[in-house]
Amino acid sequence: MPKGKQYNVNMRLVAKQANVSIATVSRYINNPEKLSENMREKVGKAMNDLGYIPNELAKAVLSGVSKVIGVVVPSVTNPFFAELATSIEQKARLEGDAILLMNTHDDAEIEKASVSTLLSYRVAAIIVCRSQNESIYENIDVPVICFENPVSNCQAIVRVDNEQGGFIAFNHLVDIGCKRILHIKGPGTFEATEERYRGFIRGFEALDEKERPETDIYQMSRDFVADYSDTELDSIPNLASYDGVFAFNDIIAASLLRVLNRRGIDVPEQMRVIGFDGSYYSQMTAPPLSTVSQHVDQISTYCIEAVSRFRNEIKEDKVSQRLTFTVPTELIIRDSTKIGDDPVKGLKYIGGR
Ligand code: XLF
Repeated sequence: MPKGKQYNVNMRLVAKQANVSIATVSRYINNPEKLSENMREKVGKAMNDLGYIPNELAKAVLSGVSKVIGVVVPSVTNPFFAELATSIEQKARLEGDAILLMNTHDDAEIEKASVSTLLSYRVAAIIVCRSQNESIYENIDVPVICFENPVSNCQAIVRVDNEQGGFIAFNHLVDIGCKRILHIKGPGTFEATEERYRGFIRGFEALDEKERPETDIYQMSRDFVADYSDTELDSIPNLASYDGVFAFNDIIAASLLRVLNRRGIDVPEQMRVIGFDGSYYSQMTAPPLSTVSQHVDQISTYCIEAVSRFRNEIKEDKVSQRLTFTVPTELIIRDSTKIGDDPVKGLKYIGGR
């Protein structure tokens, strides 16, 4: 009996070992319900004894039914996308699917090549997060589900209420008494962070002019990149003069904490910092980060729900209208914006602690 799984064990060997025809082995793989229990046991035992691994790719090509979902993210070095990919993988597994993960680094050409690779592996659907190359999805005949930037030919969009999240972040800084606020916004090509920025501005405009804190915006050139981000943050003009900062995501906020720590600026005493995402990483910083949570679990549930729905509709040739799923955000207050033990909404701290 061979040890472990064998890639060179084929259907013919299984048929020989079980003393059945190749057609019976094929039926066992594709339509086991058509075989008697006795026959299923025989073939199953032979496969086990030989360590047979079914060739899923060949199966997908022949049947047109793939059990692999392509997932395209900007980078798994960002804990938010690592968590999202993990959560999508867990939900896909419950449906009997596996994922094939691609990192684009927000590069349009890498995204194009990644999507070609996924199609060459005959994936059942593609979930694309923060696309930077809309046009490549136009003639694709598998369901495309977008998270954040929508692409023209997608079947479903899963979005977070980023605008509301930006509004919440601004108001939280005002509520805890910040008088000079900086928003470090994301690059202009990230739709989600443009929405966060709009929510932040809505909060600012909703205040009477005399109540408004002094407010500035700095736009980052890109998402987090080790070493590079610290340097860019360190170059923000008059950084030390702000008492409240809303960073467009947790990893940039964490990078900012490190820059401030190096300069000897105390958070939250001298500056309060809030991020966005609610990734596990936000709990690991010193001090732990206040953040606006995006609820990864809900996002991945919607993504997999959309995959199942459109996969079936495409099979039955009746694709319905594009769906939009919206996930609400939630403020999580931790030590990076806490002054005193229990900040109360509406209470203004004017210093003295
Ligand atoms: O694209 C946005 C910006 O960064 C995404 O949701 C994230 O917040 C992840 O960190």
